Amino acid sequence: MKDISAQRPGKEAFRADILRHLTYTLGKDAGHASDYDWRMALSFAIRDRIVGPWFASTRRTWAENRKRVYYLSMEFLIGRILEDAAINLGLRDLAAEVLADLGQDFATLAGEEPDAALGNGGLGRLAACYMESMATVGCPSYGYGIRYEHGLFRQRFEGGQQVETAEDWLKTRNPWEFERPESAYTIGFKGEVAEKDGRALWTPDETVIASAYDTPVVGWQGRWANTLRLWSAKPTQAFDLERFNRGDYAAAAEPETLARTISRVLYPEDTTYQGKELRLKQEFFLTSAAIQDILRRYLETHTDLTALPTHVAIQMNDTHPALAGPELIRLLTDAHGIGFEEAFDIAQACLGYTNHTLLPEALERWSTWLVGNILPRHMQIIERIDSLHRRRFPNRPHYVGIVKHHEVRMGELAFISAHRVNGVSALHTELVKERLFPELNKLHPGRIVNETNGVTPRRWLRMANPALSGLITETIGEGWEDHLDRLTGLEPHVEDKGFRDAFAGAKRANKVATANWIARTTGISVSPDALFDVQVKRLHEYKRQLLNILQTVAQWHFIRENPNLPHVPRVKIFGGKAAPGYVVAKEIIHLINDVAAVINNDPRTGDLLKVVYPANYNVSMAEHLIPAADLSEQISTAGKEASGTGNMKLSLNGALTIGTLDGANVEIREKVGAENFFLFGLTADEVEERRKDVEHARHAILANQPLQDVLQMIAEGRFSPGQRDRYHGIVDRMWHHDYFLVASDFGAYHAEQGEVDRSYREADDWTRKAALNTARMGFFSSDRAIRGYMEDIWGVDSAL
Ligand code: OX2
Repeated sequence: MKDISAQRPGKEAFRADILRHLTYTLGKDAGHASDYDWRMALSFAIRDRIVGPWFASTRRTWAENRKRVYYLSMEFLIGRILEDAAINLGLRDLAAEVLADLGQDFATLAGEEPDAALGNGGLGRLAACYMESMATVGCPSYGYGIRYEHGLFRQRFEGGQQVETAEDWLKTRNPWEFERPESAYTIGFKGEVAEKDGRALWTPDETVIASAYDTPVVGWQGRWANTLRLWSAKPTQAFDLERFNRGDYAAAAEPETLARTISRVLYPEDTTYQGKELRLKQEFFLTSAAIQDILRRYLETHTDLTALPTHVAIQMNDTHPALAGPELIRLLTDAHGIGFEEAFDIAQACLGYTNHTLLPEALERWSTWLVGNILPRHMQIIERIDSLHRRRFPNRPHYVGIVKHHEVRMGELAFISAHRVNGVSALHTELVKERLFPELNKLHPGRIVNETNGVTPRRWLRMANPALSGLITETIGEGWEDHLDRLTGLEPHVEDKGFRDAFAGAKRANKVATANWIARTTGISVSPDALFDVQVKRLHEYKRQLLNILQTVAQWHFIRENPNLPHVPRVKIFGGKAAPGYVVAKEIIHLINDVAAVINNDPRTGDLLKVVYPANYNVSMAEHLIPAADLSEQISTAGKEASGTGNMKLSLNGALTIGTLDGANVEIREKVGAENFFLFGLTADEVEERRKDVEHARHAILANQPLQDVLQMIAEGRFSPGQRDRYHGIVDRMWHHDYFLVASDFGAYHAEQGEVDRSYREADDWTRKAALNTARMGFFSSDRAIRGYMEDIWGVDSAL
């Protein structure tokens, strides 16, 4: 391991770098430079320092003929880059010092960087954590994605309702990317398939160019750097000057507009499948560009395509890039003359598939008509894969193929095309075997493996929580950032009152900062002495923000009815966006905001209960809120949340979890200890059982008076005085449908929240539990997860 302090620039050199960029890259005189100019100059000065490790890593990979990992994902939810890169390079403090001398403030400049929001939620953020970890552990790799012009929409609240506006992160210059006009591929759609010399010949009707933009991703201490290659769509046809000269400006620009559409917007759906033609085109656009690029790179130094799996591992992040199999087979057969079965075996040996959800509405299925129309050659290949697989496994009465009822099932396609399929938590992986792919699992025992998710400790602890990070380093020394298991070294100190006080002090400082931030952004004043109770994630019925807000109302009612009891003050913090077309989720947002308006203005409850919902939750907001949380809400209906990763970030930062036995909660509870976790609710098996009672909701409501009272208040319009029937839909669904078993879990949840209050009163003991959470979360580093993928799926060694 090289010591990076040796490569770190001196103060003078770094200052000169910044000023040089200000002058020559930005063309600005220091006296007239804006914050924007300074941020750019700083970003370029930092980027310069990434280039060295980046070149060195790339050269080594070529020289040593190393196997590379290709991570294909429709989403990379990166967030801001500046501070993260500065920290990984060990330049954060130096940069702050140099800027201060120049009259600038590092935090202010870093805070102005727009979030790269090229993802919706957990799936996209996981891809970003994995990119950073692959660089940290020295796994030679490329991320492949789409350079969306508009990332995830911005959220505003109007009268408590979500309003979406377009996000435009590329409005100002993106200093982190390098345009690669020479790396461009033609992507075809539609057209005809003919036969020529015994090979299929596909002549597409429509074509666009996929053009590459590279962003280097540097790992901890700059020991290794990889590339995130994002594709932008450009027109193949040249600009139509003749039409333009005739005055037909719109028509002249048409090809350009059409092509650009493909990389224009990120689909704002999280765990919901969007059956739109454009979405299928986007998926193929990413996949085809990636596969063409992979083969081009391989053939620069190899000739034998049958050895591809020795040098190439391709990971499909969910089914979105599942056309990777058919596309690779197409190129191997139609362009390189390899036989179909051999091509299939090569592709399969390269490919891995990560499943992120069991929700039926999220499992992609495309009509065979649509696939046949947009990708006629791929449709043929998919059918051949299906019949080859069927032939290899004859006499299966329950055989589930890829093509069924005139639909292409992308889950089955990905499963059959891959040599490994993985779930993202221990429980989820078992459910993938038993519930999602039982038949395929029998045919391919051992193909399904588990890789429990992880999060990068550099961003989610070191950068987001300097107060706690400082205490950790003071207590156990340096080096925990890339050896997160070392956090167990904190355990003996947890028994030391001085350490606990320091731990509580760090949390308190974070809460004070967050209270100020809340006051600035929402106008609501909250006390840092209150318990900060945080639920931040996408809005989805299965995640049960509804359960949380109903219980909040119950607690409010209880305080009003019992004003003389000693209540524990709480701040309920919500954050998250609903997919624009998800009507029920938007109703829940409206309800949370309506409830907040009433509670926050109730003098009878005052500081004892506040509800805050800052708009536009994103990676940067998560970095604010997570270090300040006391309680982490992980309350999904058991069996529905594949893993969760916010649960990991919160517990790592010393929040206690209130949660169900779902996703990675199960493993978190095992690691941190049952006594340091607030468990409630039905298990995945009990959920299935409970649903057999068709009247489960009514029975559960009738058995719980507080819940009845809450539903009554909402139905009467207590929180929507201007429109008393506003929430009749929600109340009605609670009584008669309640698919996600909010009513059945309400009693246990309400009771467990009482336990939370009792524990929080024992302040010192609470701190002990919080510190034990931090100390025992080392397993959930994304470095551990990536090492698991390298060993179990990719067969790649670390280059470090
Ligand atoms: C999410 C899952 O919902 C979440 O449980 C998981 O932690 C995350 O992926 C990363 O594995 N879209 N988003 C997800 O799944 C899908 C599909």
